[in-house]
Amino acid sequence: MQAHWLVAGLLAMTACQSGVTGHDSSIDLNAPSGLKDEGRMDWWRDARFGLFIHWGLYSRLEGEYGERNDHAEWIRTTAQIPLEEYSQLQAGFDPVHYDAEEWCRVAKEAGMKYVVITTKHHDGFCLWPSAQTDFDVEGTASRRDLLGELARAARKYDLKIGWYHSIMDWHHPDYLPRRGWEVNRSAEGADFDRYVEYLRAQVTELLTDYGPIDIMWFDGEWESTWNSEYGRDLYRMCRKLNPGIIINNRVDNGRAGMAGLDKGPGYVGDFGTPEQEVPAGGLLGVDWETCMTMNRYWGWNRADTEWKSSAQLIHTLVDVASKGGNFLLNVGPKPDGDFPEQAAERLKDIGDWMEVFGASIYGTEASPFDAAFPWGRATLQPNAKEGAILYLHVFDWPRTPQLFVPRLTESGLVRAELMGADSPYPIGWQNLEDGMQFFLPKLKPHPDANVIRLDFGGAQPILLPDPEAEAEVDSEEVGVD
Ligand code: FHN
Repeated sequence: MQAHWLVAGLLAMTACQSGVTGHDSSIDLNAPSGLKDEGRMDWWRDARFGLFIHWGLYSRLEGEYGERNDHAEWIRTTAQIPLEEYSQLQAGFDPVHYDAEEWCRVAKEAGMKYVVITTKHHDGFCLWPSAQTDFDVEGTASRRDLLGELARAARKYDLKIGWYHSIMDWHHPDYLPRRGWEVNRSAEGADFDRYVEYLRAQVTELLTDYGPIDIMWFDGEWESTWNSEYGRDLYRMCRKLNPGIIINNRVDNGRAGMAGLDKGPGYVGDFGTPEQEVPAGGLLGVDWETCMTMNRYWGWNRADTEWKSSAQLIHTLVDVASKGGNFLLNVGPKPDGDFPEQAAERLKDIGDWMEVFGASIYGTEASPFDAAFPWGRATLQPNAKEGAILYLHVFDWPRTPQLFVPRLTESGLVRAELMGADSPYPIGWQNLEDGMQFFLPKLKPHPDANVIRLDFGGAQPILLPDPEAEAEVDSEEVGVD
């Protein structure tokens, strides 16, 4: 347990030095406003929960090509579709059901505070009218500025707006490397620096033409042609264009794989990006966001039946918040612009839960306990107007009416209540030698996850020493002799 926190502490130190929180003093931002980070990340840290959207030409193929139906947003590569053939998808892209306000209403009612959409995925197709290329919405049946509609709708629903943008580009002639199977697509004359100028010109459009953008979510930074110098320059450019913007760590190439945090100091980016996974424990002083699909794929695949349950998604949201992170939950819309029914159902379920229990997620910090409980998690609101509030999230309702919380003491505790749709339900407690016991009703208010709200008045919760940590220290001391 202690070792786990030690690692987390080292990681956190690295991450802070590395600029994962964007504080790297070696970066001369010379942003016009001279804006430092104080306050820039506050809304994002409070938000905790956002919507990820993966949508583009690939959605038209619905995951199918030839005999296989296990493709998605990578289909141009996983099915080895020649560029000329893939580009034929552009003209027929006509999302007749696309309603950005409906998307934002659904996200808002799910309890989400921001939305991040793929402006350009690896296939290179642009969901906005770009002056830099013809491989954009201008060449589609509807010619709609899909991003412009979403930006307006997001602001109407008081959602922050983020642009996902892929550095890797399988369409642009100057992007290198080519895909290994593209043996007939010569790289002759390709100039990666010229591609970087194209990339910067498009990011400039995205940060200039749609009002203040809140997040840049870069991706596809892992190939050998992208380097930290490009990354730093791109970070600076985004901050100059939009001083308050928050930029993920995939702008640089410091990310340590799907674990998502920086592999060492000296990389830029304001938050780490674990993907399809949640860090083992809280990461002190590090801003991070787990991005995750509801099913198997990011982009729409009509054969994909591997949907996580609403309960699983609620538990993941709580787990992420209990470790001080944000949760970016993905929807892969259909080619006509409809959300998959299964996704809409889950967002509704999560929203119903957040309507009652959202205070235990928004604006909270990581659990003060070193690890998860067998029955659930905890989050802490240290600065509630009435003092510190500790939230206990109970996934597994106890068969007996007692719930044991190790190491917690009743010091400062003024009220304990079960959150619920009706008025809060006061509950009793007993202080024990090694923790506290709370007395719960037999019936649980919510089928998937319930929350005990502990009000510590003006105080912070006091925990007993961690016996496992003490045992480890003792054993190390014994080992020293
Ligand atoms: O290759 C992409 C993938 O298609 C998807 O966009 C995810 C979401 O973060 N990012 C990359 C894989 O790490």
